[in-house]
Amino acid sequence: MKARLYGLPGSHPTMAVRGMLELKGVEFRRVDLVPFLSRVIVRRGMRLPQNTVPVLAIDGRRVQGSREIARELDRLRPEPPLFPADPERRLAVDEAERWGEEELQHPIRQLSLWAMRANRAPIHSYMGSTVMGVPAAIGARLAPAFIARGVRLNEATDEAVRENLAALDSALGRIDGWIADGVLDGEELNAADFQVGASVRLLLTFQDLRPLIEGRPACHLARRAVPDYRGDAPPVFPPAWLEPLRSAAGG
Ligand SMILES: N[C@@H](CCC(=O)N[C@@H](CS)C(=O)NCC(=O)O)C(=O)O
Repeated sequence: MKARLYGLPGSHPTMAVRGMLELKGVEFRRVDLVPFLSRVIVRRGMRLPQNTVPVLAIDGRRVQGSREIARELDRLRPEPPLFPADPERRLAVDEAERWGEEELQHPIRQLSLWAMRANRAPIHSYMGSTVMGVPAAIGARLAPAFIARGVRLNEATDEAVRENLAALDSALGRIDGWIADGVLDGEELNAADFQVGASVRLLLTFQDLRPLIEGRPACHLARRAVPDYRGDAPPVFPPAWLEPLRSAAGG
């Protein structure tokens, strides 16, 4: 079985799907689209209902959305499963996955878009060698215009980002709790591990967030679910915005 994974540079749900494909041992090729052009390609070119990635082309069809893809992968290749068979455990994994997609993913998207607009220097580190055939060096030069639009579309305002940073300790606490309860980071990785882990893994690419997350169970999960995540951003967030996370981390 061969697949093609359409994503965007730095996209955390794309990395979640990449982890699932690797777990399943499905051979795939990743294709990163150009931001915003991706909307037209996905919506008009591929005739999909949303304008977002990830999109997985597999078994003659295209599946859009990280949660839909997880279910389709389990259908096409049941072993190893991404969802537990036990109904109670399944409910818990479904809820952690839902929360990861609906509540965690977007604030982290806002943080990273805001950060890339504040300092464009690390943009190239989030890219592969090419983006839709365009060399990364050229892509990185064009990226700020796309990022500025992404900031607007995703409402990655100072206020939102400050609030997201203030809420981060509680979000990480929730993940740590699920890990303690055996819902996440168990013996076998599940769909929620990839969903949540990829978001935390993106946070770990930020030098000013990394030391405040390192050592937490959520950090262990992120590194396990997504061992390598392209990108490394120097400190960018105003220290006052990091204070809630810093004091929760005991520093
Ligand atoms: N929550 C959905 C959507 C993901 C999503 O919003 N993806 C972003 C990249 S991380 C995207 O495609 N953005 C393109 C755009 O808004 O133009 C999922 O998990 O599949």
